[in-house]
Amino acid sequence: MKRDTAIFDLIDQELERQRHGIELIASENFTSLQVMEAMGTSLTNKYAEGYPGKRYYGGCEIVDQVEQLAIDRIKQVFNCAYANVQPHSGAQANAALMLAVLQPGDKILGLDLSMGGHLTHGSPVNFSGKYFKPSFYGVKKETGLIDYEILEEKARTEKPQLIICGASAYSRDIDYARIRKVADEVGAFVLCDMSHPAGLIAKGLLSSPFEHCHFVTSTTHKTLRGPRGGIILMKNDFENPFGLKDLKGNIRMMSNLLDMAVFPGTQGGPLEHVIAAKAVAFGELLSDEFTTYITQVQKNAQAMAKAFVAKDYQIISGGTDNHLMLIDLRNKNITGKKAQETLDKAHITLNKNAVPFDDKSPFVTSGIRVGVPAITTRGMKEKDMQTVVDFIDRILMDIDNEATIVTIKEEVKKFMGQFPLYPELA
Ligand code: DSN
Repeated sequence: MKRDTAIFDLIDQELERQRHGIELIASENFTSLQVMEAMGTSLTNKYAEGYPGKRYYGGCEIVDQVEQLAIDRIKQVFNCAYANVQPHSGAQANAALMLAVLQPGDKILGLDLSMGGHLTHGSPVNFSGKYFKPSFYGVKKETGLIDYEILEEKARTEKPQLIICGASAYSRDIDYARIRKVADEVGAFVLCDMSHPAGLIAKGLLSSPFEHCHFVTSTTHKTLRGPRGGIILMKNDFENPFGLKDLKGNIRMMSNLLDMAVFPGTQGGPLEHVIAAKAVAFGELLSDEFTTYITQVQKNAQAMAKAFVAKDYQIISGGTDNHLMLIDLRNKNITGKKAQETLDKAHITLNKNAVPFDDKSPFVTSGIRVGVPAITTRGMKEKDMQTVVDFIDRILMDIDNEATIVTIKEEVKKFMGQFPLYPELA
């Protein structure tokens, strides 16, 4: 068959785009070459509905070992008893979790999307807000920190079946013990969606949700630096409280309900080529090299926040504990949309983001979210954060000057030449 040059030319162009740009999207990263290699393999050809040792198809003896390795490695990373590595994404992981523990119409309590939460934590445009009754907590206006008093008040008045913590635009650690306390009081389960800070949690740089949350979900492609995908984890398995029994009349364990909620509940055949790449990434997570990397992520984020503050940028909560920061641009008279679009022209990529109590629409926003996992993978250190902030500030302070943008675009390209990406690829 003729090589599909249309597609492969575009793939080459995307690699060049990634090489030249400063990638500040907080949810993106660059996998190792072997993680990418594992994805482009014959494993994509295999159907394997079911789980290792219990499949609906023949010929699964190899993929069984692949999937079991992924399970064993991620259990070791987080020292937990249960892992399901089949969710195709973080959204799929959350959908399966909710299918396992909720009935349609049950109540959930999550962090408001406009305050840093996530679509799958109860947004009305998402399944989580359509099939369940959501209520929300937020952050305090004065501090930008989670308003635990409101969370407790909502938990007591709404009596949700599930309280969700975790965020996509929140730069501080989370008090899981406090959330679990009120959950126990009202009889709710607690889910932590640790998709964003998972890599920092893996190495003990942030509080662990595992001691306090019944369930933990994550994507695998953000700070965990694996392929696109999701996982569901539990520190300890336990008997399901709904009285559901297996064919022999034994009470089913929660792990069993979660497995059934992934397949056949919400997904069909697992993506074994992606699960192989997850296994490779989980192996990397266990290495000292990853510890060095993720420690540098936290140092870089703090150095970057300091550099922004020195130039009078307003960081929500005043700084960061993790890999990202949320910047309110209202004192600079710039919208998030304009900032994103202008920086993009100079190959500096980030996303516009609503800030707490934003007066602008989600399509415009007053802020930007900035993350350092990808540039840290490129090899940047604290001193480079100042350079990146200088580029951003020069553009934003002269936002309608096309000549400045063209000059900085060239400077960015030259700067990124110091941080090679996939040099093994032509
Ligand atoms: N899209 C992800 C992020 O950017 O945080 C969340 O799903």
